[in-house]
This record gives sequence, C-alpha cells and structure tokens, in this order.
Amino acid sequence: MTTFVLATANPHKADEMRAVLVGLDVQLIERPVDAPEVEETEDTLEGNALLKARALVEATGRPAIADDTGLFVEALDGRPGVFSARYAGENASYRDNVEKLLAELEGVDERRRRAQFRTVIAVAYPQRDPEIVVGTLDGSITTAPRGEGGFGYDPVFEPNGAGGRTLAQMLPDQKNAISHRGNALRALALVLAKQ
Ligand code: ITT
Repeated sequence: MTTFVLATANPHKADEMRAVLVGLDVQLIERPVDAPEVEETEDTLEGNALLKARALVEATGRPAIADDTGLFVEALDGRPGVFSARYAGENASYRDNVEKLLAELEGVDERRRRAQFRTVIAVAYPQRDPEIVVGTLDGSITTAPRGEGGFGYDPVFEPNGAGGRTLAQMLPDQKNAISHRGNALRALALVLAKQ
C-alpha cells in the first residue's frame, strides 16, 4: 500500500478527497502542521498544483497529492480563474469572494453567467516523474447564494443538469459524484490503479 501526504491546507478539500478515494489501496495522511506554506506563484492551475505537491515531497520525503482549483466565469473572461482563493483580496473570506463575484455579475443575463470549475491534481514522488489529472464541472453563476453545504463558491454555482440546485444544496456524496474534484480524483484513481 502506498502512503500519500495530502498537500492541501483546506479541510473541505481533504474531506472530499478522502471520500472519493476511499476504495483505493492507498493510505492518505494529513499535511503535517509544521509543513512550510507554499506561495502559489505560478499562473496556471497545473503549475500551482505541482508547486504544492513538490514542496510537500521535499518536506516529508513521501509522495504527495495536491489540488489546485479555479472558477472560470465566461462573462468575466475566465476570472477569477487561478486567483479564485484571493479574488476579493489577499485574506478574503469565502463570503467576500462570493459577494465580489455577484457584484461583478450584476445585470449580466443568464446566458452569459456560464462558468466552469476546474481542478488539477498533481501527484509528486521523491524518485519519479509527477502525474497530473484534470476534472471539470460546467454550470452557471446564480444571482444570490443558496444552500449551506460545501464551501467556497458552492452557494452560487449551479451545475448544468442538477435540477436548479447549487452545489451547496447537495449532500457531500451528490457533489462528489459530479464535481470537478470528484472527476479529477476518479481520473487519479485510474492512474494509481495502473501503477
Ligand atoms: P490549498 O491550496 O491548501 O489546497 P485553497 O483553499 O487555497 O487550498 P486553491 O488554491 O485551489 O485552494 O483555491 C481555490 C479557491 O477556489 C478556494 O479557496 C475556494 O474558494 C474555491 N474552491 C475550490 N474548490 C471549490 C469547490 O469544490 N467548491 C467551491 N469553491 C471551491
């Protein structure tokens, strides 16, 4: 059984990763509390996922799994994209980011509120080349937040074909079954199964 360290400092992400990878013959361990913080200095999700995974390999000597996710909104030319965590400023809360997004989309009609969540997962190893997988989810941005579940932009993201519910109005398993992160993790499971 291979042990991987989860590079994420975001407990919501870690929970979703564990839930989707539960059937695999791998052990997932939490990021050590004293692991150095990684500045996300790259301008792509791939670049930042690799930075985070490689930093954890360096800190722990073990294979590491990192996720970098962005929300790409059509009417905003793909913003907030790779800057989704810091959209409303360096220490912005989820609520600040959601409010900024709704303000920027004020008056934008439904068709132009199309958006995509994209997750890139990088696995880095001490002695071999990294693996990269991608997962996406298409949907649109609502005009007001709805639902208490999930995290981040979930209350304003309505996936296509989800009966009008936002991701925050779904149970964790329902979100994981269709989400960007769930899709990336299922692709990762296939890659790990071949190793
Ligand atoms: P780590 O870098 O420690 O993994 P992070 O929260 O900083 O955690 P990202 O750099 O990938 O993660 O930032 C992406 C932001 O996008 C995150 O802060 C959330 O606001 C949002 N986000 C990521 N995944 C999401 C999801 O499944 N649903 C809603 N919002 C999400």
